[in-house]
Amino acid sequence: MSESSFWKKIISAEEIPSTNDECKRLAREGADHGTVLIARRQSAGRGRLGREWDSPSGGLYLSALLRPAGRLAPEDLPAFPLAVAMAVVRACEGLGATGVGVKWPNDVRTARGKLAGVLMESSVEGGMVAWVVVGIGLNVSRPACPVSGADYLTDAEEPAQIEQAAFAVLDELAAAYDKYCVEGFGGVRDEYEERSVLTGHDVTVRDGKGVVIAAGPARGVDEQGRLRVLTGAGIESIVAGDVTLGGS
Ligand code: BT5
Repeated sequence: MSESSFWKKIISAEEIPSTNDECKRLAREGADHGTVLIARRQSAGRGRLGREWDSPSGGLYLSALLRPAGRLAPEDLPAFPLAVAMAVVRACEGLGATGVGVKWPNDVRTARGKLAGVLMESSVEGGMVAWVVVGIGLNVSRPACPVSGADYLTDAEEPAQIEQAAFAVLDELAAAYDKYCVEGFGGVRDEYEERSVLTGHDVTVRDGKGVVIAAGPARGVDEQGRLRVLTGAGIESIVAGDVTLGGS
């Protein structure tokens, strides 16, 4: 598959505050399915739960607009970012990276640190998914001042690498979306489990305020993409939270 058969319009800019915010604005104005925004830098890049995404030049900051038009129901949305994270893992491998895994829900990591993150935002109107904005931040070349806890695809700085990374990510994202629309999370679950850095480890899960909501051995993810943790009260299925390795 080529990204050009799926992605209808790719808009590139030097700097955008947040490609997700801009893509959501375009979505509300009626932009087409398959519209993509790419910035060389972001001045207000966002992570989940109001966190920041450091976005110096040398990284890929991309948001893609999808209009599922009945192919995805609202209940299909929570696990979709996990499938997107797997698509980013595959893209990184296609670019030569090794030892790339996923940390629930949607971090892409190596043993050295976090390579990429996914921020999905959506709008449900009249019980239907009107649009989905998939935001991906991928650390491509190591900047002079690396982000704490981050890893990078390469130490050398070559502008062509960002373009290659963008095409690799868009190809994998298009394939992952088409597959997800047909097979749901079940189609990617085994692969996700194989790549999960949590498998076989004790984990602590906290909510957005830092309160521990579950602790114990990770027991994989279920069909809805929820993290299963074996606690004293039995298996807890976690919908959202931040996970650290080790006990609380
Ligand atoms: C994410 O959030 O990992 C989702 C990041 C999505 C960023 C993309 S860039 C294009 C699009 N436009 C946007 O405005 N956003 C999306 P979360 O799981 O909440 O992780 C955020 C945490 O990752 C921060 O609190 C930092 O600890 C860490 N972090 C921030 N910048 C980083 C970077 N460049 N590399 C690695 N880790 C980073």
